[in-house]
Amino acid sequence: MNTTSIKVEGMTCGHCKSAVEGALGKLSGVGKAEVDLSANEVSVEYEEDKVTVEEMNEAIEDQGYDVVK
Ligand SMILES: [Cu+2]
Repeated sequence: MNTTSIKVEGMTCGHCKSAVEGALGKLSGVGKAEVDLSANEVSVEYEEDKVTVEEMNEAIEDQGYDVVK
């Protein structure tokens, strides 16, 4: 299991938090996703042979948030 932190702009409330966590959680290979609203960041545990950071970024952007790259 790998861990990474993804910087995300536009998350403001509990709805945003659950939208991002939910979208990541649907990807196979993602173990745990946790948004820190005050840090504008989501920390993710994932298996790198099953899912890429790029796929996780796309899942976040599909929810309408901007990933800071
Ligand atoms: Cu919100």
